[in-house]
Amino acid sequence: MLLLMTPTSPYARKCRMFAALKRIDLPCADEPPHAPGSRVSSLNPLAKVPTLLRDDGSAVFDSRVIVQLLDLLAPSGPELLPRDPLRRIDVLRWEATFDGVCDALVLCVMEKRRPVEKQDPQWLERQMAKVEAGLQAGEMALMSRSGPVERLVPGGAPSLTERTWLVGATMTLADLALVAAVGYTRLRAPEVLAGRFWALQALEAKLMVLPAIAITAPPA
Ligand SMILES: N[C@@H](CCC(=O)N[C@@H](CS)C(=O)NCC(=O)O)C(=O)O
Repeated sequence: MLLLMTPTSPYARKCRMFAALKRIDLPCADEPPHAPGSRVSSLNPLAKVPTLLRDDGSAVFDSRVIVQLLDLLAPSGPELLPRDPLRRIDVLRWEATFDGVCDALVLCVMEKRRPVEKQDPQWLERQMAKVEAGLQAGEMALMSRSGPVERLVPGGAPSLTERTWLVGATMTLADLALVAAVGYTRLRAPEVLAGRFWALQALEAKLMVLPAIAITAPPA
């Protein structure tokens, strides 16, 4: 298997974190879809990364499908995708939410690459509203899951304990999608996070102590 990706792609990061935590060896190749010689567009009609090239030459995309495959390949290890159906739906909904935050940011990055006079400020505003709302949903959920004592720390920043996760009592794919989205927001729109979204950033910090998570952080 080879994951065709870019080091800044939050979707690829989600897959890489998932694989590392499941102890799956997932070699990666930095292969932007539109770079000369890139295999991505011949494997994936949507020409996007991540695209997983399997040993038999077939391809799997997008990131949500890749994660499902990785989970099938490693049924043991941490249960990042809960077996319980309703809990699983909850996790997948958070994955959709945080992937959606990244989708909106990716669109903004592309729009801002156009000449200023061709950019549509209202459209950019609508995309940024999705970013804000998606992050806010995660923030509220985390705040409601952390106990009052955890919230009562100097500066008002919640210090999330070991047992605070987005869904259930253990780390899941929902938390990985959160980390990918927060890291990508910091890369593309750091002003959004400045002095805000304390709970999201606390959960991210808690996970960044794990080498499997830290090593996938996007380059500055
Ligand atoms: N829904 C896709 C989104 C993938 C995506 O948008 N990737 C971006 C890079 S972060 C990309 O390849 N963009 C190139 C393009 O759209 O041409 C997934 O989860 O894998």
